[in-house]
Amino acid sequence: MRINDERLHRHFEALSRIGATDQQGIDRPALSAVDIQARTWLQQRIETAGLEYRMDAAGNQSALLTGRQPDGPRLLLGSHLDSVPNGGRFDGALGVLAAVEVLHTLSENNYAGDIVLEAVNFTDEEGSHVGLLGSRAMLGQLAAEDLANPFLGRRAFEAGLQRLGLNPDDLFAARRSPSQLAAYLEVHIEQGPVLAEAGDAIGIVTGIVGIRRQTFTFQGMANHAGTTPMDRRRDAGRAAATFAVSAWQTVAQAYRDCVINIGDMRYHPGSFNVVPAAVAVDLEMRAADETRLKALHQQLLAVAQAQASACDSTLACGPHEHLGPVAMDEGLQALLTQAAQELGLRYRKMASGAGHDAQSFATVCPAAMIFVPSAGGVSHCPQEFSEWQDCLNGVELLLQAVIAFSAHQ
Ligand code: HGY
Ligand code: MN
Ligand code: MN
Repeated sequence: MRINDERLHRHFEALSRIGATDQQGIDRPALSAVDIQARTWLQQRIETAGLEYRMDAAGNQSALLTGRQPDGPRLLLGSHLDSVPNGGRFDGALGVLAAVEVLHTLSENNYAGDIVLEAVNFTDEEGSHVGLLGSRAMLGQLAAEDLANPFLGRRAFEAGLQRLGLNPDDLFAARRSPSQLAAYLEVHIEQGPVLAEAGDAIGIVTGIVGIRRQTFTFQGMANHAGTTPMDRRRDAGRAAATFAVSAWQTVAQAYRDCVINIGDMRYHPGSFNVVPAAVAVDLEMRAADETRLKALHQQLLAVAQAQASACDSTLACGPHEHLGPVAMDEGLQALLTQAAQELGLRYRKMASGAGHDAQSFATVCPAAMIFVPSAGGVSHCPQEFSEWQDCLNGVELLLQAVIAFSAHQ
């Protein structure tokens, strides 16, 4: 049994037009009008395939394929249709299309396994509002405080949910009983250079990094930019800038096993001629080892505090988002390894430096991921690209893995 290459490609091209940017990227932030357009497209795609369509209280969209046992345990396949600002066409979209295509192919071949198959588009994987919102809601990993300070503010979050007819108080109702979940599998582009540089076709993911995010706000005092002597300024901009440099040095010198990113700095009031009164710095830290990640976080808090004091400013820390590192299931890794060998695909085991919905599943049920090469190793930008044959290999491997999994239940 093979997937329908031409159909999958046609759907990939159609989806890539929704939220397309001038530079051939994708701008499809979760819960935006364009995300709703992509969701409507997906619903049609699912219904046209003759699969059952559902959406839960967290906006997760599903296609269902039942075999012999309508109440049997479920194997979930999925990823996300939302994107980062001006991101790429493959991130998330490939995994959702792969999942639906696998169900469509199995349905055309009169699937009669004991496992119920479900293909899912998870809400807000990228964390435009709340990181991994949909998968965490589904797995009961969301607390009320996670929803209190969405990244773009509570009003934007509620307005986004309303576009889908959803209410923030109902998100918790998306929770599934873990006993229903047999396993989770996801296809995704690697988003880094490892596979492409090694000439390998497939990555079998061993684990996913831990991710911490926090906004540090340096607070100084607004003043006249022309008349205030340099040594009398309480310049929050200087505190933020020196913090950024020191943070990079800290990682380079003592935390080579970690990465950080300062993805945004917002100046207030933000004017040529006003000494910045406050600067909000969005800091992200990642590492495979939780102890190291925690140590880095504490170290950077101390660095921020020191730079604030040195610039006669103060530091206020926002609530932090924290996703722990997880390991992928060994049994599923073995199953993927065997399926890759049978398809004659050169594979390697590798860790993921990117976050994925599989992360939410890993602590609840067996979860595993298939990576395909990213040309040039770039992602989260319009240049993100994977050769179609490489994408196809990943989807074929997913199909074979699903067949093998359902045969062994
Ligand atoms: O931020 C990430 O790692 C992602 O691509 N969701
Ligand atoms: Mn991404
Ligand atoms: Mn992704």
